[in-house]
Amino acid sequence: MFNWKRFGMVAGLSLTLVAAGCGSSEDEGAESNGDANGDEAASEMNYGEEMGYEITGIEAGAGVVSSAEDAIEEYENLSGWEVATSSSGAMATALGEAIENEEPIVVTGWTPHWKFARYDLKYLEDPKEVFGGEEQIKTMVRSGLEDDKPNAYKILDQFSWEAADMEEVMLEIADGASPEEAAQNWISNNQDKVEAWTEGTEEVDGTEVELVLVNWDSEIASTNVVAEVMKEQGFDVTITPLDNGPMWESVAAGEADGMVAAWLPGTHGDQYEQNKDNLEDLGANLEGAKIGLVVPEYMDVDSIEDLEAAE
Ligand code: PBE
Repeated sequence: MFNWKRFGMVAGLSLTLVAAGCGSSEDEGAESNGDANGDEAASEMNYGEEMGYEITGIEAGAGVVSSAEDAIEEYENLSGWEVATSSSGAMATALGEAIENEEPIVVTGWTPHWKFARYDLKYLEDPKEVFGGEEQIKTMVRSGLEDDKPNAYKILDQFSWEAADMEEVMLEIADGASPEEAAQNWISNNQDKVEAWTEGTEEVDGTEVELVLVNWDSEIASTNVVAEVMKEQGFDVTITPLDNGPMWESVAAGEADGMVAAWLPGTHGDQYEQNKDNLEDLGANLEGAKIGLVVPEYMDVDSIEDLEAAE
């Protein structure tokens, strides 16, 4: 099995060595902790302590949570830190409250996500590349779906959109719309895209389709849009929320028809390796996704390496 994380680590390490060879030690000192910046350096020192050396995570099974746990292993300056797991909703609430009070917070973040439209945020640089690079979001269906439900298969196969589309739906949901409502609004404003997804398919009369997802904001948006499009074509669509591992396993076991929530090659690399022989990969439905550690702009840190180890 190809280990993407290890690959990222090695690539990251060689980059670090190259970078280290470029500047004299005097230059580095001037860049990171200039004497004129004494106060800022002091406030950096306190961030970890103020946050209880805790990264605010999301669901325990999420790829970004395991990457954050890997980061704690890989970065010496994160020794003594922990990832607090909860849910995507709880993370968003904690982020909003920290920003309200201008307090430091580090969250497990991802793009596309409405939080970047709502708040001034930045990804922390990840010189060891623990969080990987650009990702695709892919569609996976169960074996046999093409024969059993060819029209459903074809819509899932043709579904693809852009980060800006997904963000529009996510933002409307974050502003209080129900996922169905936000999906329907997007659909009525984007008939050209929807027509391309349903092109060459026939309407059906109540054929049941079961889609699975994890309740991540991005996947709530995409899955509901696909579900509403299928409903308009006559399908009886059920959306079942699961944890990440079970989401993959349910499609591989043929219990669910499909999902549009596969983040690859890195975030769900392990789940893909474990299940790929038993499911059908229908390719990317979105390009340019990303995961990492995210902080408010007002925090005086730019890199994971700027955080301080616990005593
Ligand atoms: N996410 C959103 C997921 C994939 C989609 C980045 C939170 C994860 O980390 O597994």
